[in-house]
Amino acid sequence: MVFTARQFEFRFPRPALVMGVVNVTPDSFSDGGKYLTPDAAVAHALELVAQGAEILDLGGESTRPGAAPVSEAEELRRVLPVLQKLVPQLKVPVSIDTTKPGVARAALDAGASIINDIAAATRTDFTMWQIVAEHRAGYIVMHAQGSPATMQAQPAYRDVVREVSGFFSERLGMLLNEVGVPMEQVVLDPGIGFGKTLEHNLALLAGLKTFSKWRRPLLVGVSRKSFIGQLLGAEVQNRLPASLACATLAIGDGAQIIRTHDVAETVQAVRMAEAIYARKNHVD
Ligand code: HH2
Repeated sequence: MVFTARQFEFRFPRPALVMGVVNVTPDSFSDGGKYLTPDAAVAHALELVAQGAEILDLGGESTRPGAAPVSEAEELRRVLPVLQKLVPQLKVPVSIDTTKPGVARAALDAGASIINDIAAATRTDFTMWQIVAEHRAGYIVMHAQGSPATMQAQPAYRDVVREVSGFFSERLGMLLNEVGVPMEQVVLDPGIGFGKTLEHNLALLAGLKTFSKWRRPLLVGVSRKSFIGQLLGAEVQNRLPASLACATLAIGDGAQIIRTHDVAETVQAVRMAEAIYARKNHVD
């Protein structure tokens, strides 16, 4: 299985990729306001790469439940200076966490390689996908029910694993057949915490193996998320142990990319899990 994003290529099986989060937002739920100036964001990004991040995910709009929407001009003002300073210093791809085609295009022009689309489920026109196709960019298809403003109001599914699976199937078909985005450019993500109750999130994490059938890399983002607090009562700054538990189990169930704020710790946990799972497969 191959994942390509512009000039970057990852061939699986290989050690899982740890994606480090760089939020240039005042209001992200766990690191909001910490890296607001371009210099602070660039320094943080380089630190994450030094810790072992093989992809960076840059975000200029918080997606936390109930977050206020940001204008395109403001999002560009936040992310473009970071990309311009960061990309020339990097050997790893940068993904841009945006729902806006205008931001995606400008970010690709400034050297980003992957579009991380948390609105892949509600998108009604092809503009974003045409931009992905034109640039041969990587594209993360993340599942969400509703938009961040309303998604946690009343999430409801008959069978969340089946419905997310159906969504992947439908979007993969559309990307390939209607827009001409090759499968090699696509990553799938069940969107933990996006329009899901605690029970839905746990069911998705328990059912991750189901999503291997698409033969695309699977991205899992659990880092510090509120379902951990709901289950265990931990505050956001105390959710690393449970985040690592989820990440290592996800690796055992075939995840190839782990999105996290805590890169050094996640790399260590994931490498250990991989060493053990590699031997387990011999025993099975
Ligand atoms: N989670 C968040 C944001 N973007 N993208 C993908 N593909 N998968 C995820 O699980 C995911 C994501 C939420 O985390 P964070 O960026 O820390 O918070 P905020 O959205 O408040 O900036």
